[in-house]
Amino acid sequence: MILPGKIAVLGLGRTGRALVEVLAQKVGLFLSEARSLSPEEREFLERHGVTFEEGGHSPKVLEAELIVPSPGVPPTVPVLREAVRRGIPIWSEIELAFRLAKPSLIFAVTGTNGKSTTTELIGAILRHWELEPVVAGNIGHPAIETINEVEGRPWVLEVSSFQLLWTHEFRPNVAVWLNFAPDHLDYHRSLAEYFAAKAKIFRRQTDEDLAVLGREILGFLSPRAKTMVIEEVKLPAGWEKGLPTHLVFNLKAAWAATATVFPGREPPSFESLSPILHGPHRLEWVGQIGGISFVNDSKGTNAHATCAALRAVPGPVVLILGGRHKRGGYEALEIPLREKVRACVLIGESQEFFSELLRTWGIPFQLAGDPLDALRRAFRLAHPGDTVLLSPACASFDQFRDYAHRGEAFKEAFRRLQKETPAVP
Ligand code: UMA
Repeated sequence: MILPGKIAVLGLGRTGRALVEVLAQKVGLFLSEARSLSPEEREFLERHGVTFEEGGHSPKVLEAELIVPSPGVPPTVPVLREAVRRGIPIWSEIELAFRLAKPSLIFAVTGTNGKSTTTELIGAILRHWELEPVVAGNIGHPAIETINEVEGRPWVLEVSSFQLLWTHEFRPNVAVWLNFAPDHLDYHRSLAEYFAAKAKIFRRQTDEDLAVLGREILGFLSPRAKTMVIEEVKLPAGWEKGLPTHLVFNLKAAWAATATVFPGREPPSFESLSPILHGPHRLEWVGQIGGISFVNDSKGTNAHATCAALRAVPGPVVLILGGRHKRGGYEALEIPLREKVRACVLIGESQEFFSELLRTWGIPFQLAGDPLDALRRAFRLAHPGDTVLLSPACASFDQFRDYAHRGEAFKEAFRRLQKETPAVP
């Protein structure tokens, strides 16, 4: 593929940095960042010969022949609206990576919840078959970083709605869409826009490809590709092992995606997949103090995920909730909260938002500052036998770098709480 001579990249996070590394030698690159840059970031850009601006996206961006926004840049920023109006092409980093790479096969996984687990499972199954997959994407490893190493190998990509929104030709051989629930309404202008962005995962597929989807998605669209409904998949013997339903669902999706393309192969043992199902920050058991269990579900960044976490842990629960909220979908929490939650501890910038909701629903709550303060309050509110659950139903970016940073901060606070709490004889 011949790259345009002038490309503008918006945002210098993980995606922006990876784009600079790949593109700087090949094209005239302009980087535009909304915040101020650190001395290290300026030095990085200068070293790569990239011209840049900071503190906002100016019309200079519109001088490019192609704009590549980082996933976190919403489509509503004025410079992107103007680019659309002028017909300047806008591609996500996934679209660009797709056009540059030559993998043997592409697996793409999207959904509101369970994307990372399913992506990892697909990777693990293909690895077991010695197919040497490369796993990348929203999982934390930009796809563009892997375009060289993936040549001739299967590419397993976790793709978010932010990344799918600006795709055009992107065509995975196997597309998995797990589930759909309101999320990211702070970014997408409506639920319909969020749905339409995700639906792009199937748009370029033909009847030579495979679409694996949850039954609820099938109610809304019918892909051109061969279709498999996740709920109908039969798992290899020994794989269910009393797992909660959402993990069985992820296993089914991963098995459908892989075993259909490579039929007749021996499945890996359940034990070899189990560490993925019990990975950090997703219903991770942290420990016990005074008969109270502490569970870290920092990966629960929307109401749907928090509902699943509440179903999975034993009650009563003291729930640590809040962060940067998504403006929608929270009505789904009302019944699980009323049924299982003794009290909530509210963290982050959404305290006022959740205070109002919880008052309406009659659920007691307290406001907390840092993670240790939140855990101390939760501990005092809980009774022996209860579970203190961090499943915030919100993004972490108001207080933390990402959900993993939030989860680690809470685990560190747990260790401090453990030290300061006298052992019960
Ligand atoms: N920025 C701008 N202008 C804006 C908004 C942001 O310049 O209008 C700048 C920020 O100041 C920052 C940079 O853009 O410097 C951040 O870009 P980004 O938010 O796209 O973050 P990256 O570090 O590039 O990480 C992104 C994904 N982030 C988001 O989608 C918000 C990561 O997913 C992904 O792992 C990574 O690319 C590699 O593909 C994270 C995520 O939370 C884990 N994803 C959401 C989710 O899973 O629910 C979708």
